[in-house]
Amino acid sequence: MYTQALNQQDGVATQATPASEDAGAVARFEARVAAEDKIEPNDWMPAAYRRTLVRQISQHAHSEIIGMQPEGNWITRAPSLRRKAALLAKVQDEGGHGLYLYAAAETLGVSREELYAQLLSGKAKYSSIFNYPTLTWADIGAIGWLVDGAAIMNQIPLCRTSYGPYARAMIRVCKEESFHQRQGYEIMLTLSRGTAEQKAMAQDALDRWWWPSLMMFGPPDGESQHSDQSMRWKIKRFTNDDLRQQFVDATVPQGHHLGLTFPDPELRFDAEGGHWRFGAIDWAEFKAVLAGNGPCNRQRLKTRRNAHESGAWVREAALAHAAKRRARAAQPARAAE
Ligand code: FAQ
Repeated sequence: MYTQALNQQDGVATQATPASEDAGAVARFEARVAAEDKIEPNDWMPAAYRRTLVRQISQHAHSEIIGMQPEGNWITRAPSLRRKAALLAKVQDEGGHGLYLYAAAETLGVSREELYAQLLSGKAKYSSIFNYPTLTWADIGAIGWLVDGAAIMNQIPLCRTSYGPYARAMIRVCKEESFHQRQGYEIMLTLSRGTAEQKAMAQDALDRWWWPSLMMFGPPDGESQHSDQSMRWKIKRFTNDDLRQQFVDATVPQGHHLGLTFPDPELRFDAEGGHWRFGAIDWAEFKAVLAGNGPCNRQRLKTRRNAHESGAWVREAALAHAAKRRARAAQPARAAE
């Protein structure tokens, strides 16, 4: 039997004894993954598998939390009560997704405080897409349609990811993302069928969000550091480029139905291959955003830090309340002694 002892490395609990990585344990783990068994928190897993999951799940959680900002910015300016209620619910959902994901990451032996600290210090990544500004109401439509659309394309396969808690969290997340995508498309449809000015707003939003949405899927396969190993472990079920292509194939006809034009002169249907072929992505822009130099990186982190600081009293109150409840629950037992 392997030892359950954990040690702390970069804030991530890892199996401590070298013996735990013996060939037999690794082979048993790999056989379970190959057999589509779910790996559960108390199961033995290679330290690198655990680290990869903590990295991916926590970055995903951070993306959900930071992703509340561009849309939250429009709650007070939504054009009707119905739109406001839907947007409020959507932004709340994103917060909920963050919480499921932090909880899933915690099952791997890392604390939520550590993960927050990595986000707030700028050490941890979150999705590049949330470093772009929401300039008009049409951007809320474009985010729902394109950003949630891309998120679903990436996350449906994650419902079959090999780590049980992550896979289960994804099932509910995907159901909610599907509602988000539809509310975004409906905004785009309404604007596209509206006045010339409204249609121009929808077109402008598509022009600004199209390329960053394609970047959400990550670097091209040839440059993706983690894909090969993550595919072998069945953490990822498709490569970045495969998912990007699936997204383009699903989304281009939707854009045409809106009567909008994609900002890509090279976009064309390849009848033989059955795919929409698209032009070159500006990977220099992607790298600049990842390096902290996107249009809103600084603003997003500053807002998050302020929210964390001003929420300190809520965390303190919740802890005090929990301590009181624990003390109250312990009282009858003491009285009986
Ligand atoms: N942005 O080797 P790979 C949402 C990093 S949720 C920033 O290919 P991997 C919901 C990557 O981390 C959106 N960084 O990496 C919503 C790695 O850096 P590292 C988030 C990126 O992990 C909607 C390096 O580049 N979804 O939108 C990005 O195998 C509306 C090399 O890349 C998820 O997180 C990027 N776009 O594949 C919320 C899904 N792409 O860690 C509000 C789960 C890559 O070594 C409103 N995650 N990098 O320092 C995944 O599926 C994967 O992690 C990928 C990247 C596909 C994102």
